[in-house]
This record gives sequence, structure tokens and C-alpha cells, in this order.
Amino acid sequence: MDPRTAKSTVDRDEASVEQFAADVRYYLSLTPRQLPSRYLYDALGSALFESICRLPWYTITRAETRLLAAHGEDVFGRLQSVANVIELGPGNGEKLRTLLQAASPRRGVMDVHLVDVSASALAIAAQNVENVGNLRVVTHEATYDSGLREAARQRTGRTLVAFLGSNIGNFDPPGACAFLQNIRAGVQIGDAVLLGVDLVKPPERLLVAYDDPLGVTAAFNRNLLVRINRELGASIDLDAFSHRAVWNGEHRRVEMHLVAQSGQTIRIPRAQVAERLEAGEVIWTESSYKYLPGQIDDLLRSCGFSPFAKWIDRDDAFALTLAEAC
Ligand code: AVI
Repeated sequence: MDPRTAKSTVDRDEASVEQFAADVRYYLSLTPRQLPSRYLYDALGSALFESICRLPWYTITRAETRLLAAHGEDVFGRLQSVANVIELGPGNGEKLRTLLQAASPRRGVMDVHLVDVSASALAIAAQNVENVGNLRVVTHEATYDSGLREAARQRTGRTLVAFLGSNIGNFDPPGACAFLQNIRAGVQIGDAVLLGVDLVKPPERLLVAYDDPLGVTAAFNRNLLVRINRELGASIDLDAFSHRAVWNGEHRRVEMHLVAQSGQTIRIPRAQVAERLEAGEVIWTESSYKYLPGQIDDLLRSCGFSPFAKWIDRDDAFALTLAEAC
């Protein structure tokens, strides 16, 4: 390895551990106590999330894949002459592959830009998408913001930005709007966004999706404590915390919590944290907002997009919405 690359990787890792420590210190001091959901995705957390997507109770991935396969051709038929597709957070690339395969009769040669902070995730996604053929795949190891801008600078014509998997649901409403406004600022009038969003469904279906009988989601949630122990020098007792999923009907979101099973003081040396938690006290680790179809359109309109097509999977209550930048 080029020693300059090695050094900058070490510096970047140091900086990200410092940021992690600062965030842990700040968010654990809030009421209610919190930890940001982006930290769920270390290597093990990402692998656990991939497993969640295969669980029979977690329907988002399968519902979205069905819609992409059934309507991918229509997406490109309605847009005409798309020259670039940018996917923010492509995961393993399988959903984009499904879309591009389904669209084959309607599309010409295209540039596909994949944006993610994880180099290993990008490598897997690129391999999956490259197999489709008739594409030039460019990867951007970057945050969504800077990756989008980098990709937009290389645009060769009309651009479609895909944000799939109901990732928008992990933002609170102001955060979702700010995120979409950023996308809008990075594209041009006539470009488009394809948004995959999980819809409101009966609470019992949502709760089993986020607290599955195999305990995979519980492991995904509690792995955040494993990460804090490893990266921040703590020794939090994992058995002292249980996973809980709660449907918050007022805000239409599923919340993931870690619940202290007994009174205890958690010490996290590298974050300079020593916090006393009482039995039953909660650390809130994630929100997954669920939408009504009309709310998705309102959100897009308020962020500079005009929605013009929507496909809904009725079995699993999931929506794909296509909207044009205006
Ligand atoms: C990535 N994101 C859309 C998932 C969700 O459904 O909110 C993360 C997840 N959390 C628990 N299960 C899956």
C-alpha cells in the first residue's frame, strides 16, 4: 500500500473515532438518552442489516425489489433520455441492478454513480451493477453530499438520483426535507429523484419487523454497545441491555430502544462518559418514520420536486415515487 494512503486512512480513522466519541458523549447526555443510528453500521452491523433484509418479517427490501422489477421499464419510459443514474447508499447494489435490468429495453448506455462512505460496500455494489452491461460504473467513496456533487460535476445529460430502501425514513421530518433539498441543490431542472418509502401499516406488522423472533434486529441494535466497547474502550455489560421496538403513533415512527435491565453506571473512557442509568431507562437508537402516500408527495413538493408517478406494493405497503426537479 502507498504509505501516503495508509497514513491518510489512519488519520481519517482517528478523526472518525473522535467524532464517534464526541457524539456518544453528547447524545447520551440528552433526555431521553440517544445514540445516532448512523453508528449502527460498522462491518458487523452492516452484515446484520443485510440479514435483516432477508427476514420474512422485514418486508421493505422484497417489496421494493418487486416494484423495481415490475416498473423499472416504466420509470425510464416516463423520464426519457436519462444519461446518468446516481444512487446514494447502494448497499450491495442488488436493487439498482434490478432497476437497470428491468429498464434495459428503454435505456441506452448510461453512467452509473454509486455513492457511499464505505469502500468495501462500494466494491460489492459496483460488481453487482457492472454485470448488467451497457453501463459505465463510477464509485464515489464519500458522504452523500460531497459524492452527489462530485457525480453531478461529471454529468453527461439528464440525471436520475435514486434513494431507496426507505432510508429517508431514518431522518426526522426536518432532516428528510433538508436531505431532499440538498439533492435538489445538486441537480438541474428536469432531473429526477426516485424515492423508495415504507408506508404506515398495522402496528403489529411493524413491531415484528423491528423485533423479529430470531433476534437479528436485537443483535443489530445491541451491536452498537459492542462497537462502543471496542472503539471507545468501554466494558458495558451487554446482558444489562435489552432491545425494544415501539410504535409511536403520534409521530408515525418505529423507535428502537436499548433498555437498561438494572441500575448501573456506564463508563466510556475514550468519550469521558460516566452516566448513571436507572433500571428501565432507555437509550433511543433509531427512528424509522412510516409515511402515507400523500405525505411523500407533500414532502417532495416542499423540497423543490414535482412528483409525477407512484407505484405502490399493496401487500407490503411500500411506495416508489418518481419526482422531477422543478
Ligand atoms: C436502513 N433503514 C431503512 C432500516 C429501517 O428499516 O429503518 C434500518 C433498520 N433498523 C432496524 N431494522 C432495519
